[in-house]
Amino acid sequence: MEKSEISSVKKQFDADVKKLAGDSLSIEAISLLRNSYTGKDSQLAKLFKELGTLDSKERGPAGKELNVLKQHIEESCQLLEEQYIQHKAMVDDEKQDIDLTAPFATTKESLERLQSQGASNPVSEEVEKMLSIFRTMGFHIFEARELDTEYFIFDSLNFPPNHPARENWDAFKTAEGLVPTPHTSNMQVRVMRYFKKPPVRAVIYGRCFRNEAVDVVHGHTFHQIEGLYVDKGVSVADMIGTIKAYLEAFFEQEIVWRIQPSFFPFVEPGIEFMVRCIFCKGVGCGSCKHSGWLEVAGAGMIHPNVLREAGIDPDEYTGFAWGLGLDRTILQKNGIKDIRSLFASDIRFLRHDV
Ligand code: FA5
Repeated sequence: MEKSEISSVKKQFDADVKKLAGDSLSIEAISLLRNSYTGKDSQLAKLFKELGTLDSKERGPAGKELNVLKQHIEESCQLLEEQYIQHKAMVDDEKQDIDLTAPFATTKESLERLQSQGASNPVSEEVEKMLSIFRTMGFHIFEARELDTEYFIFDSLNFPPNHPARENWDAFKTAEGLVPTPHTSNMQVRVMRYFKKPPVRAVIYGRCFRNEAVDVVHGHTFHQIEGLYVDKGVSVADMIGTIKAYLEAFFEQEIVWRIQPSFFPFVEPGIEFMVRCIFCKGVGCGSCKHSGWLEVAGAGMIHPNVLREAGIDPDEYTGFAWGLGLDRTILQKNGIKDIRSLFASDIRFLRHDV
């Protein structure tokens, strides 16, 4: 493999990126570009295959260069996506003819209406407490991105293209091909890359959206707290201990919890944390859909492919991740029986009248 072959792929890629900038930029075009440079039939894939035919002296440096090029392509595509989203938001703002600088009405009626607003939503009240528990454990806090690309939501998390597991997330899609994120795991690879190298201790809070059959414990919009801990020698025991310590601190009372095996493509092994329903104490009632238990978090040891995608060597480091459903734990802690009350905008609920 000639060095010039690698630099000519880079040159061609950079030229294609330049061509895309401006009006021809779209999510589909970026996705096509990414596929044509990193997909199975790409020149890059061919060069990676050729690595095996090189002698051992040449293989190391050539492999390094190819990885640098792969990262360059990935980062440039990500940057293009961010540019596109910003550009689109600006254009949409310009199209609106609402005067955002208009002053508040100050009539007597409007002031009365303002004063009669309710209390803050339990989610806003509890989120601060939740984040501060993780802060005292030494985690850095980040906010999740709500509208994202399939790459961060699925591909970067070890979901093969068109794999049926994607359907478990019931994701929506916008006309531009973006996805209102169905889980905060879309931040995993991004945040690990942000730290550059372990230790990574991060907690990410955000809203999630799913095309869900809504019921007492399922909202179409809900919140998750994602957690990541990567370092040398991190174990399953660390994972269980951390989540258990959090749940005990959050509930401020003894809770009965259990774990059971589960499958998520981005962890191995995967588990689910269940909390015994505080309303029926495990007997079964309407609030726990008669199972006696509520699933409050998915978790597991981060899959080596995900660590690799984030530029972390899985032979050197291990880590765990979790995705905790905030709303369900808030229901249980505050004795609220139906998740829909959190988002119904019923002023009587916010005033604690119902
Ligand atoms: C996930 O979303 C994974 N991303 C979690 C994860 C992260 C696993 C990191 C491993 C490592 P799941 O779909 O089970 O998994 O959702 C996680 C939690 O979010 C659930 O336990 C539940 O508490 C909450 N949740 C899921 N769907 C809803 C919904 N429609 N309404 C309210 N809460 C929900």
